[in-house]
Amino acid sequence: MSSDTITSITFPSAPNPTGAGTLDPFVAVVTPPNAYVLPSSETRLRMQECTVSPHPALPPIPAWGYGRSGHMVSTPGPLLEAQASVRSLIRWDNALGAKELPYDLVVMPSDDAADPVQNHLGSEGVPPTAPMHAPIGWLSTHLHGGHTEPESDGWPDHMIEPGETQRCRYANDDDNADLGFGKVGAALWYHDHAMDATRLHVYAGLAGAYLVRHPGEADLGLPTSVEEGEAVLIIQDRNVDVAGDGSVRLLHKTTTDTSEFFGPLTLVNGKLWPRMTVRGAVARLRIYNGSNARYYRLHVLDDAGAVAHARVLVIGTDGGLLWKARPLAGDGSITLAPGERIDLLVDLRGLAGQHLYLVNSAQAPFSGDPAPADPTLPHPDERRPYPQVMRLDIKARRHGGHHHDADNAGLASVWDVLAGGAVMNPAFVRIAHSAGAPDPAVPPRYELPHAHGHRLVLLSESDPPGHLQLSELVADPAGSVQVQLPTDAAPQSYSPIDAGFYGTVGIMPVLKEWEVWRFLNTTGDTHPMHIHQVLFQPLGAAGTPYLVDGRYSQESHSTSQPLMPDPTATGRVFEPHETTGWKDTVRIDPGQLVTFAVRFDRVGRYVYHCHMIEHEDNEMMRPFVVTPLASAHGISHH
Ligand SMILES: [Cu+2]
Repeated sequence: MSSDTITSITFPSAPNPTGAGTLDPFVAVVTPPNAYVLPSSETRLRMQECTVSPHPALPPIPAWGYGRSGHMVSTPGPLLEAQASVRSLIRWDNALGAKELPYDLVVMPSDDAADPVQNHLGSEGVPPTAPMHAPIGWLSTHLHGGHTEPESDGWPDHMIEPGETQRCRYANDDDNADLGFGKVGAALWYHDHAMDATRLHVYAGLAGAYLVRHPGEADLGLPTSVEEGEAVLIIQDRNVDVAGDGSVRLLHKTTTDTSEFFGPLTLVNGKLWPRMTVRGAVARLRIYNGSNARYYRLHVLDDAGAVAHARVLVIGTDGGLLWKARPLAGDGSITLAPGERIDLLVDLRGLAGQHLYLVNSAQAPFSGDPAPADPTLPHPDERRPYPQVMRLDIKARRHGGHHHDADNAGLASVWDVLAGGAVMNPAFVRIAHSAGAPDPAVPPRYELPHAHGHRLVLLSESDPPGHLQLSELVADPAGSVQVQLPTDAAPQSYSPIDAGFYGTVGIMPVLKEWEVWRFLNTTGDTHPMHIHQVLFQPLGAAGTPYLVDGRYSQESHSTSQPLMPDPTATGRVFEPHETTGWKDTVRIDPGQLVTFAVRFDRVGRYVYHCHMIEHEDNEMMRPFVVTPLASAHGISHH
């Protein structure tokens, strides 16, 4: 019935490493995972060896995944659905057969700026490297974005080996509910968080989506099931290697000067550059960046190659629905750092027989540079040899349709209602230093109480680059680090706390007291900072640009000149979903100071870290301890 239209947009194929033809885009078919609604009784999930089949032209590839009792093990794991404020109990069984990765690692000795070796499939004859200091097969599962008690949060050191079990209770409730901060339909995900091995275990496949369902979603008329047109899509980049017998394995390929993994192949729910059939009036795309280190700056294009953003509404992010839907107007693409989630509503009306394409224009490594003029062109120099992510095949409504095909003509009005400015999360408040005058164009503001603690954390890199660090700074007149905060008239002196994951605990927030955390990035890359336990917001409209180049030495923990605001540069303006929604991961661009308002309402030991997982495994992770009373060992409040 639906003959494909002639398309003027084309995307490159990859060579098939098995030698049999090419890996063509939009051949593999992706289906969104069907939900498993968590019961009140304990759910048992085993973590085990499995295979993934990214493309019909490739044999099955060994991986690690999750399986419920009596069900297949898959990667990504099953979509778990919890009801808002109903506790769920999960028993994570480490059922691995061996403490052995299902793939090899290679560290390539050289690179080429025009076509970096990470663009190429395979190990290119370089022998594998043993993973250093990584407890392979020792697992600790974390529910990312969860308002979780500390004993269930997946502390990196609390690892279990094959045959052992980690029992977790997940509250599925709202953090800071005593202040009335409600969330509607949070998009969480579960993944391994083992100390020093997270990058390797997540890369093996240990990740899956977890939605907290709130009745407010269905009340708005939003799709809340596969049948209604909701699709959970986890984007991950991968490389593969082929053995002499034709078998194909994943490959974690880095270089001596780029420790982050950037793979040339983009998988969505384990399928390479897939296509997905959508029907009806709208599609709800709940997109996860599940990659180790790659950012995605997503554009939606039509068959003519033109941006189709007038058809896209941004409706949610990490912590669920935004205050109101926002258009993805003009060339306004949307950027997802590793760990971040976005919820898009796409208007499909009148598109039967046509396609929409998701395309990635983000440079790797990412440092906040703008999109290229044509996002469909490959950019090998930016480690983006294949810009395509996936294709939506829009089909006419079909009566008595297959259960995988959404048929939601009954939801035809939801896009118009939300585009018209309906409030999606009436409990949303914008945290601000001052309440300001009421303004119907912006969410109600919550005035940050005057008494709040301050933290200042430097993101730094050694010279030559390689060792990354979070350095918590404390005011010290004799300190070696000079920083002028935007609110200060002159530079102040600070000393860094004994850093590293096992150094002195430097951040001890008091239960239910507000804190302002400032992250100052002295490195050349963007880092997505993730804080466990609660959701938060960046303060203000933008980051503050700083003079940092050559001024800070990680080796001597000192500044040669003060780190101070740069009056000639501009700060990264936060995207609407970052200021009208709840976040658990926010990216800090190079040379930017970004301020978060956070308030912890559970006592105990947690972590905060960069969510580029190679960085998290390389000291960009620190503990913090929430205490019932101000501790004598903590850093003083001021
Ligand atoms: Cu980082």
